[in-house]
Amino acid sequence: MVTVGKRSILHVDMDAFYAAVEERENPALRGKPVVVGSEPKEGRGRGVVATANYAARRYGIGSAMPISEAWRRCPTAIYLRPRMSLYADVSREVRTIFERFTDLVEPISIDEAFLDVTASHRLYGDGPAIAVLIKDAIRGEQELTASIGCAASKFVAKIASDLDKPDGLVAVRAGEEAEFLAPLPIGRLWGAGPKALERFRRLGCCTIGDAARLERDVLVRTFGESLGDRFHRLSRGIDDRPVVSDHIRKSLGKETTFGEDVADRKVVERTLFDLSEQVASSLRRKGLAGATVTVKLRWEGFDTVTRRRTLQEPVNTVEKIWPVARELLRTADRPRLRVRLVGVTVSALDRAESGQSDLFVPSSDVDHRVAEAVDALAERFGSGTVTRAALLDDV
Ligand code: TTP
Ligand code: CA
Repeated sequence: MVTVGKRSILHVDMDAFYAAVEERENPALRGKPVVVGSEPKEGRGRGVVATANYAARRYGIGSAMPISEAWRRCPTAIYLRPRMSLYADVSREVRTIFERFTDLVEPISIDEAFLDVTASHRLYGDGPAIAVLIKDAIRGEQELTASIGCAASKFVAKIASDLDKPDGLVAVRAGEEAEFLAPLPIGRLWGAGPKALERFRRLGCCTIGDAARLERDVLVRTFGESLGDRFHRLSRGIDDRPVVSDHIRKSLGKETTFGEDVADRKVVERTLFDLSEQVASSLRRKGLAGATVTVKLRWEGFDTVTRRRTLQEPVNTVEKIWPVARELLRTADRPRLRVRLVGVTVSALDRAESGQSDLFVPSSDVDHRVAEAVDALAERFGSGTVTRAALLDDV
């Protein structure tokens, strides 16, 4: 018999990551406001801030702010261009620290990862004790600080890591999740975008606790089965998702269920394009690529079909995924029926480049540098800004 015990999950998030690495590299920067991003050109620069250290944040400077605005707020700050390969190296080093404590490491960006340390308790102590050891190792070996959330689920651990930044450690005991989440703003629920927030507002919900008090039925009626159920569970601190190390991750996909069934194939194709782009970007963030592309299509009445094709080479760019996805969609489609759901998955995953020990940092070749720039723009303007025009011309 398998006994399912409480899991012990850490979410580790490096503090002011790019800026902190720059401060470490040049101690003369310590204590001064540091902004990493594009060139400010005396306030006429057109790019954005990647990140700011905590001294610069006191001037209200933060990620994704136009660099000209940052300059206006603090012209005396030190402005630096990002050095991605340096941050990628540090990211790899930090990851090796995680791997001393568990095999179950799921990186979610260059400076964040989930760790399942349930099986490590006998060797190293409980979750908070392991969190202290990890923080000490990061400080001692990398001269950097991390904030760690510790809980029985990913969702609660992720929220906890953010509550006492920088250099924080927040542990939430099993059974106390709902109480911990209750006072937090509803916007912290995963999946609550602007539209959902407006609906929550109309339901009279400002905090996660307000949502937790609603009947599941009310949430499902308001948000649909899948999102309503998710909000119901998350608001009570219920989140069973496993920590998936990319050593065993087999596929990565995204799908969309339309609010109303859609007859217009242009809309379906544009949605599939957006999903392809999200999958591509997510694969790149994890340093992964896959050779099999699968499209899933559900029509009115719930008839569902999947079509897949395996390519010669693993792919992780929208330029490569989208044409295959579109062709699979067109061959699978029954044009007289309206479409309820469309999705795309890339599987048969492997590291994006052989010999690359890091799994989540885009490599430095030109294609990937372009992809990285696209990712940065997508972060600011929404996905699709750059490639849409070139790839969607016939849709
Ligand atoms: P974050 O973890 O969001 O931010 P941070 O580490 O700088 O600060 P915090 O202490 O609040 O966690 O992002 C990690 C790195 O990713 C960040 O150092 C720079 C980069 N980044 C961008 O380039 N653009 C962005 O819009 C964001 C949010 C981050
Ligand atoms: Ca961070």
